[in-house]
Amino acid sequence: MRRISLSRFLIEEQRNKNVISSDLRLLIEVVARACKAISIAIGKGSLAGVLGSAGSDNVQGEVQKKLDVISNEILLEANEWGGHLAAMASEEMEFPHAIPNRYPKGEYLLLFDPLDGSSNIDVNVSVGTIFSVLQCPEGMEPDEQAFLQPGSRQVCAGYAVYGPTTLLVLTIGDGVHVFTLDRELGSFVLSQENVRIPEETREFAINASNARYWEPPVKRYVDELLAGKEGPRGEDFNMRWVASMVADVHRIMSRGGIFMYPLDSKTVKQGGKLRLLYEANPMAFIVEQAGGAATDGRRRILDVVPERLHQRIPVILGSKNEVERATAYHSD
Ligand code: AHM
Ligand code: MG
Repeated sequence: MRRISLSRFLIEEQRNKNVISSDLRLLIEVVARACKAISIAIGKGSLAGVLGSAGSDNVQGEVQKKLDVISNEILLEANEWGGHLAAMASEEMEFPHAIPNRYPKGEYLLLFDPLDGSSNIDVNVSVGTIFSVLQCPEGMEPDEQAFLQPGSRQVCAGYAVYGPTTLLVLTIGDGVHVFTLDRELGSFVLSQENVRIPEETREFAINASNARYWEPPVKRYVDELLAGKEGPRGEDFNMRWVASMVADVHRIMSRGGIFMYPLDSKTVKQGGKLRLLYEANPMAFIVEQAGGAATDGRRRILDVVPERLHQRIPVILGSKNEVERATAYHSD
């Protein structure tokens, strides 16, 4: 079998299609290396004393796990010195992280959720890393303002899933490609090119314990799914909820489905649960590149102009027909 490493894939994308710059190629390779390091730390678990709480809260007021902090550090350190970045922003840090003066600076902005689904770490369920890349607008300081660009301007997005295997799923605006970590060689190998999400699905993902807080359109949509064969949809639907967005989205990339973390009366004040810049935008970019759709119930996620770095947003994404139906119910 012909094995194509991530490095080779990126070099060929650069050479044949001219869709990435050398700096973007370096950036992706460095992020991939950081994901390998995170995967190793997670894999050691209690043997390395990395499980449990870090004893601190992040800017969102959430308790940080030790691995949240470790993963954030790994990504920061890996990306500081290469000269490809203007700045970084993370779900775990209040303000953007400037590149220290001792290093050269580049044109890209890197944003990440270093460890998504971290409530699952201590129970040994899949977690992941989500990242997004923007260009720093010309002549602009790489401060908070520079990051407030709609998701449609992303030049690259990806996620790693630390599950039974470690996967890296990537888009540079030219389809979505999956790489599997070969643990012996320590290299990511192309395992699926041009992933397509089936347009139709009979599987949905939502935290149903929030049902009593949902808005009427979401209640209607889910009630119809739950009614199954006897209901208006005339079909039975299956439900899954891992509570790690990376794992739920990856299932949808693999066999279709719809993922919803909608607006509800519990999170309405903060605008939703998931973060626009670190979670919704990169996932929306990936899902659209795979032929799916992503909205906040009212608008296409990638069109939303962010107002704040840590802004939250409702998320409905996955198989196109279902996302369109759930979104249409919001405007009825
Ligand atoms: P995190 O980035 O702090 O881990 O939070 C985001 C996670 C998502 O991965 C997941 O979809 C959601 O929170 C689960 O929320 P809930 O526990 O309310 O079901
Ligand atoms: Mg997250």
